Amino acid sequence: MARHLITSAIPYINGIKHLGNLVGSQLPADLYARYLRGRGHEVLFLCATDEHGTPAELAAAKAGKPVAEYCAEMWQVQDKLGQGFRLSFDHFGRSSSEQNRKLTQHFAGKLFEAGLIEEITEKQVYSNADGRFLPDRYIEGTCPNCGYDKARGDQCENCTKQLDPTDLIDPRSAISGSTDLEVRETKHLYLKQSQMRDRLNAWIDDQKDWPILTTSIAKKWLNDGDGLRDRGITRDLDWGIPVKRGDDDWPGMEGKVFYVWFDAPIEYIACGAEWVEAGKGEDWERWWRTDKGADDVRYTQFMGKDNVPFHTLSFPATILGSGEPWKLVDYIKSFNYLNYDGGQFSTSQGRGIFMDQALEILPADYWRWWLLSHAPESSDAEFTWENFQASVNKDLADVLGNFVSRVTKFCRSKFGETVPEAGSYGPDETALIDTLTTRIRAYEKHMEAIEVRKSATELRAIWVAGNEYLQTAAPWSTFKEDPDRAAAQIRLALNLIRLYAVISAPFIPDASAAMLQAMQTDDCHWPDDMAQALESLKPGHAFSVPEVLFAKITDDQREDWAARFAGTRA
Ligand code: B3M
Ligand code: ZN
Repeated sequence: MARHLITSAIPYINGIKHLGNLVGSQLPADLYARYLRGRGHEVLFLCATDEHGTPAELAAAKAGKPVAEYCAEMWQVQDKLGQGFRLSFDHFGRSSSEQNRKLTQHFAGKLFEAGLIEEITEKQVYSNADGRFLPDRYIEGTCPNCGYDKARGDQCENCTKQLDPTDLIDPRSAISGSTDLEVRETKHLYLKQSQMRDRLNAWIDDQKDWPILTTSIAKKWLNDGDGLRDRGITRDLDWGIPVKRGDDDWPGMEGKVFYVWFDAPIEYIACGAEWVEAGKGEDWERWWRTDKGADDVRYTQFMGKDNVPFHTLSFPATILGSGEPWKLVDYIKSFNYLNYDGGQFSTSQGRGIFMDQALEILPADYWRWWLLSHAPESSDAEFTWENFQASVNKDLADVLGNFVSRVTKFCRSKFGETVPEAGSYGPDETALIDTLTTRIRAYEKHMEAIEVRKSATELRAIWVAGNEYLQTAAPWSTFKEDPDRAAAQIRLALNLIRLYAVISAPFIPDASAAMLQAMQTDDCHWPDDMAQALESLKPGHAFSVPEVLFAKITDDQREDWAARFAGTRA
């Protein structure tokens, strides 16, 4: 059995994520992690919050809280929501951790020793009243283009023109409002990515099996974009990882921190160390260092398409440039965007459905199923309430839920709450076993290739096959002439419920657990051999009729929710 390291892009700390964020990284990563665990592989699945940078500082200021306090609280919120959606991280870390501070400073030191970091003197706006340099977006003033008086130093929100802070008329500090600003010289560190072009090119060329979405973005930035421009990796912020090289101070870098995109991917590694620190694991280096056993690890990353350049160029540049044997990613699964009802999900505008709101109206499995079965893989996808209602009612309630309920209730009324003993399987059952075998092998293939939608389609087809069998076998009629035959049919159908629980768990873990509980079994063996799998529950084995697995969404509910989520979030 192989060992699988899985990471999801780490969500920004500055607020609750919407369903578009969820389906773009954490949720498919969880699907894959659950599937691999189900197949008996050893898995380490890591995620964290991305806590540095201006978005965190600004969000904290808006909430009127010190940044550290704001981040600690928001981490709790995101952690709880992750659990609510049943995201099965082995650890949910924080990029502001001590482990990440050490490791980020370590990488900077190694890159410096390798001659890959350059110190560049720049002119930057300094606020005397605030006693600090101001990042571009911390300077406000009047837009020279449209006259809007709250334009930011990087861009005017009103007319969208990209700006330089020096373009602004009557510039002032966004922190204190002070106009006592001056331009001063200051040093920043640049990572010489341009020197790594050949190594990165060769590495990306080696990745023959990556999805087109990933390689096309990587190639675009590598070849005709300016993606490999040397990048500034330091910022003038209070909140962040202090600039040091290893344990040593960096002359001229006092008061500066690393740029958030420099330390965020390093948190993938640091999160392993946090996992050990939390007492959940023994040895993180065996997952992350090829000189300590990580050679046989397969590392898969999940992310939205906008994050691809950072994972195919910048982060590999950090890893390769360090000259140390860190594990590089083997496969990058990236996603397009999910849109919301004719527009975009938007965090800044509060448009769409956010993770907390989703769980307030329906359990996680409903969302998981819809989101994964409509994952924006080959193109952008769109959430509409009609489509959501139709999928839930058809796939989950009519097909799967109804099967479970009919089979268990019929058995209880005719044979009692134990698996019936009489009768034996015949040609119809053999035919079903053949169909299921073919389909489950296809399901495995799609899951292994992380083809999320295709996997969902195949899983649904497996549920449908059981329904069709039940419809044709019609044990409720058979029972009248040949009760033994009906007993065999129902024995098979009860076994199918267990099988469905096992193979559906990556998509709908709660319903799967409820099905296993109703079948009173903890046999979670993957059906490598279908005939054998359908004999797991032996004659005489007790079961119970579960509560309704999935309630249908009514038209009233749908209209209600559509109206409630039409505007922007308060
Ligand atoms: N926090 C952006 C995002 O959530 C960023 C990802 C970092 S991955 C190292 O989309
Ligand atoms: Zn403007």
